[in-house]
Amino acid sequence: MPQRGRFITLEGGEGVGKSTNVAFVAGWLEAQGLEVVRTREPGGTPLAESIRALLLATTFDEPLDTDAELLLMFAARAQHLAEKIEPALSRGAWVVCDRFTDATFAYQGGGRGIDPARIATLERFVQKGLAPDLTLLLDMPPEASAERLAGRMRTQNTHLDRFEREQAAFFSAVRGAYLERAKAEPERFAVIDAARPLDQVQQVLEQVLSERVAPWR
Ligand code: Z5A
Repeated sequence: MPQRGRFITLEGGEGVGKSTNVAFVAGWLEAQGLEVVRTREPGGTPLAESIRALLLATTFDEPLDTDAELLLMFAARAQHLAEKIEPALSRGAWVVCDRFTDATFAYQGGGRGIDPARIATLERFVQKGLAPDLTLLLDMPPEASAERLAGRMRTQNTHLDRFEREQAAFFSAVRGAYLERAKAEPERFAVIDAARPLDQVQQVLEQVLSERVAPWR
């Protein structure tokens, strides 16, 4: 049987550079000769991407109930785990995922105010003990990342999704919840200052990967 792969997640607020750095991390691991599966949440499979579209939509006339939002996040996650993440890890591939359950604790817990104990119950039910081996938390003040996103919106003509329409207090609560989780689990998390220029962020990522990945090979 092949050695089980490792599960690496990138987390952080909106526009901190997760997608950009998922590509960097995956490329770095591939250069070490590893098979890498890149993916994201909510989403990652056709069905889970359909749930993502529901979660981000701004076109419904009714507000999305916070418990419904939480359950949709975990429904998408259950599908993603069954169809993509578990099969990849079992065949020995490494999975690099743009957001995972820490985002649920940050957004639905910190942002929406859902009791973390209720989220933890769903986490156990859906993940059956599975957790990331390493979480790279890209941290920066939400005001600064909002400026980055405004720049992207101007150049790429994108619109704000349902989460991006939230107010500043929501994003500070999200950041606070992420930092609390990182403090509680320092062996799993690496907190990276994402406000620096991209080449400096990637130098730090490379250093963290070199230190953390070597003992697993
Ligand atoms: N959500 C949730 O509520 N609960 C959950 O359990 C999960 C998710 C899993 C969609 O996620 C929403 O789902 C999310 C939380 C919620 N909503 N929000 N907000 P998403 O991951 O798609 O959302 P996002 O954070 O808005 O993604 P994003 O806008 O694509 O941001 P990003 O991936 O972190 O950033 P990026 O695209 O890599 O970079 C943004 C721009 O900055 C881009 O132009 C880059 O070239 C530039 N960039 C990147 N790094 C730098 C540096 N260092 N300097 C300068 N410029 C940079």
